[in-house]
Amino acid sequence: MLADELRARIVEVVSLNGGHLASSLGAVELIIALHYCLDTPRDKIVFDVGHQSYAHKILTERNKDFSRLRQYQGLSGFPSREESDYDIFTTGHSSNAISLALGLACARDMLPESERFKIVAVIGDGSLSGGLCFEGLNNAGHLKKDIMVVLNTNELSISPNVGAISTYLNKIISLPIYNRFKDSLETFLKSRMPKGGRLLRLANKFEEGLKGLFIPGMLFEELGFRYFGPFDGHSLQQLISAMKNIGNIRGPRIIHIVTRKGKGYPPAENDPVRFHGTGPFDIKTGESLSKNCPAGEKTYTMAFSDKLLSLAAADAKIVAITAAMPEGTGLDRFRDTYPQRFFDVGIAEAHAASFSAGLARIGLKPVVAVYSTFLQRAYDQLIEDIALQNLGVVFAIDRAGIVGEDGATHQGLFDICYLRSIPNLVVMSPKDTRELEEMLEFAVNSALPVAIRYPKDKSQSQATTSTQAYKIEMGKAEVLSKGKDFALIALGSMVGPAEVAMRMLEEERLSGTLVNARFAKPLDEALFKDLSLRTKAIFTLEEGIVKGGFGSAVSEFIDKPVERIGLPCEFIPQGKREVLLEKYGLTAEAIASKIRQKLNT
Ligand SMILES: Cc1ncc(C[n+]2csc(CCOP(=O)(O)OP(=O)(O)O)c2C)c(N)n1
Repeated sequence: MLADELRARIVEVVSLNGGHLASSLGAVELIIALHYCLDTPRDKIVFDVGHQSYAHKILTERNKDFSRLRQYQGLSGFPSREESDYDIFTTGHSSNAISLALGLACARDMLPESERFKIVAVIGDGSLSGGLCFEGLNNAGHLKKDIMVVLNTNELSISPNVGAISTYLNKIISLPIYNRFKDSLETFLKSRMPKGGRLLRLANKFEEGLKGLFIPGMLFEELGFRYFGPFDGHSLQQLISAMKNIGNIRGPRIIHIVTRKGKGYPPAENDPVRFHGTGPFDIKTGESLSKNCPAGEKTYTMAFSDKLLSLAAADAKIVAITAAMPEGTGLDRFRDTYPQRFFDVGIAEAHAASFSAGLARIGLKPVVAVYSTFLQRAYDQLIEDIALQNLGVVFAIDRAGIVGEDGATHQGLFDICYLRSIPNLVVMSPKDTRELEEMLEFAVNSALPVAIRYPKDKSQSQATTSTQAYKIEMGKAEVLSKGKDFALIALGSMVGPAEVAMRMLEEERLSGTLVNARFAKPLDEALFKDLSLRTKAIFTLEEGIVKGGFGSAVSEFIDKPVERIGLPCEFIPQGKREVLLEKYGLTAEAIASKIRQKLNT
């Protein structure tokens, strides 16, 4: 009954607010069993990613607020320390739960016996494709600390899980015959064989041989974990008895459970990929209620997806790489059209970068499509394996800027700062979808490491740039209008609001030059220097953290003070993109008002 109630509540709220439905429905019994067997918040549950934790939220004093899930100032869609003592960490990026849990365990074991607690890490089979998991497993198996890892397998990451580990887990699940065979062999050996006999020794050897081949979880056993499972993750009885029994054993343990994504809500069971992360939908039919792009308009993701396909049709060297996000990045169509030239590497951004370096080194043109927030995982590989070797890998950085309801863990606000200091790397940002297409073409043909950042949005710019003017030249900005009082240099997504702000100011007889920067690196230094000599004030505008960002780059070579407009160096909370842009002063009105104020002082 409780599971049914939880599911109904989750479906009701997610149908209105959107959210991670399929994963959360799949984890309902698991979460009930965990709370039944543990004494939280004294005992700790570390959810990997945390997108599956809705039932945990409802059961831990947050049912009342659950209707404000993912809304501005409402409950987070992920575990959040600010929100509750039951959430030991704020999470959102995958594959770190075992490391976090092991750190907790080492610290706990330094406490007096009476203060010690249990620690459970909950991780999905998708997240297990991330290398960080194996760093955690490696260290945990060595330290032999008391932690329990619940491995929740459902054969899906966001889309079908890929990779050798995934195949291995599927093999475990699909081997009931071998499991039964092994069990009967054991019973037979124990009951029938005379103790100490030659035959028994032989039979034991035979079983050892069998183990290497068939015993489920051998990989984990060899890494120093005790492995238990697979269990039916929707049977409370199985889960509770397993957790109780295994909970009393010491050392690192893995409980392997099998669940169904979307369990209990047929539309999500039937289409778990769409319901992994969904917008609002009609509960009865499951049909999406999100407004699609108006006819004739495209999101940046759609424009990227289309253009890459057309470039790939003409150039067989173009290959595409995703770290488990084919749908989100728009690479799903490339996957379906060119399966041999498409690589889903699992939730493994660091590997995706190094892997692409290998592809580029032998002359291919890899395009890595990745969300800004997840590219953070690949920073070292981007520097060492790509930029240092000056290899032609293109990073199509989607969700750059404010992403909205996923909140602080997912905002794409740091990429300008962390990319602009990397030698050899070119960093661009288009003012509209057409410009994204031009930039992508420029990038794949440049043989240089290039990053192109674009937002979760459709084009806002209305500038009527001629076909000729769309032509991208290395390090060259585009002047959109000319005036004498001030210059506003806007990057990418901010060109649209900048245009509107300029029109407002023009009506007040403040005339300025508007520049579409196009490049955050290299900058159009000659143009910007000239503007600084010819105008009274220079403003920069970017959808990113202003400290160390695009405006900072401009200010580094201009003698005048540069008024930098962008986001403060804070973790930006969840909320609709429009709401947050307004809150942080990145609307046309707010931009105009900042410029007006400055010019009037
Ligand atoms: C570093 C990182 N890359 C990508 C993502 C996006 N992401 C969120 S959940 C998810 C799939 C997780 O699959 P799994 O762990 O199997 O959980 P399930 O949803 O299947 O229960 C992905 C790729 C992320 N959260 N973190």
